[in-house]
Amino acid sequence: MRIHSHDELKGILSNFSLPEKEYQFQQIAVGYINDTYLISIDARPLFILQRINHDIFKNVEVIMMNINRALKQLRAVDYKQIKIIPATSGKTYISLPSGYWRIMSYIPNSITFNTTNDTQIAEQAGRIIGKFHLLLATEDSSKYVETIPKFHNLELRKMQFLAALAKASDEKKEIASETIKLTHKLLHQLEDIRPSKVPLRICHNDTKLNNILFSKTKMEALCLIDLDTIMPGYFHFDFGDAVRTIVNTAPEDEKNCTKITFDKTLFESFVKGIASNQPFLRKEEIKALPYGVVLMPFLHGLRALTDYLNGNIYYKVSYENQNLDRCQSLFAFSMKAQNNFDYMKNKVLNMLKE
Ligand code: GN1
Ligand code: MG
Repeated sequence: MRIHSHDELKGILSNFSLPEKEYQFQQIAVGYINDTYLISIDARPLFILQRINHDIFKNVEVIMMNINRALKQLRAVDYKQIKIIPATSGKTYISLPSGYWRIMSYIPNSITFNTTNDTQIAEQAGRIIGKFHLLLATEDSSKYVETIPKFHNLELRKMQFLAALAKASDEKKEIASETIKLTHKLLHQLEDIRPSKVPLRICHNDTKLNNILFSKTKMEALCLIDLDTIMPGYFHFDFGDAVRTIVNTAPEDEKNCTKITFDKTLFESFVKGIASNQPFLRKEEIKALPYGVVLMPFLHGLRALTDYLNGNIYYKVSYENQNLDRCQSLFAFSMKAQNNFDYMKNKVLNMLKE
């Protein structure tokens, strides 16, 4: 990631409708895609400044339209609202030679977790994801643009993997040979359990645990962040992405695959949290949830492997084989989810109401 200087960031800020003050900037290095800075005054965090990765998010205008549309609905007593700070031009972002920039409000006293062992955190994560969906349940999905087409589409990700494999160096293919074999096997298995007839709804599409803000002072989830992928999708995408980061107590790029867990207590707490909302799911959607838990870690693993084979051109990596490590740990979780398929099916059918 490129580090921007204080003066550069100050210059960027002057394009937004903010009072002129002595702001401090602190880089937030979490995330594989955008560049993010925390803006503070006297060590009090007030805003989030982000440079949007234009290689990945091609059409910033429609991304911001999707986010703006959703944010209008995403407010409730138990759901904190994020605000977009407009540019002096009135737009929701600015375009400079250094890239596309936007500013959002910072939710005070908030914290995120990469992993958890705490059932209350798992339950709150379920509650807030359910609430997000409930608040957006009546949205007309045709009003939203699919900003990254086929983002969670297995066919597309398979084709991209095969294309990367065809071009990869012998050395990389040798290092990843076991994982490549496993990929073919898992692809087959997933094609056999694909659900049908699931309705589209507006999804977050990146509901990993560290995209949920929690209160620092109360055991409470506040809202979802990282809203760039808000677009039509299936509820089992959001369910599976959350489960892979909540029910597995090891980090996403854990090198030791024996540390990958499928913790049933955390799973049940998460589902209980979803069920604490007014029912919003259809029967077909509930039935598709175990598939989502197998699919999402596999898809992310496949994308990481593809990027490894391509020479790490998509995700920011901190070491050469990080994408391969991520792939292996994500595949390990996907297989654990497969072993728990019937268990999950029983639980969700019992715990979630239509
Ligand atoms: C990317 O940058 P970050 O961490 O928000 C990716 C997600 C993955 C995630 C981690 C647009 O998101 O799909 O879940 O890495 N976002 C995009 O695997 O590709
Ligand atoms: Mg993201």
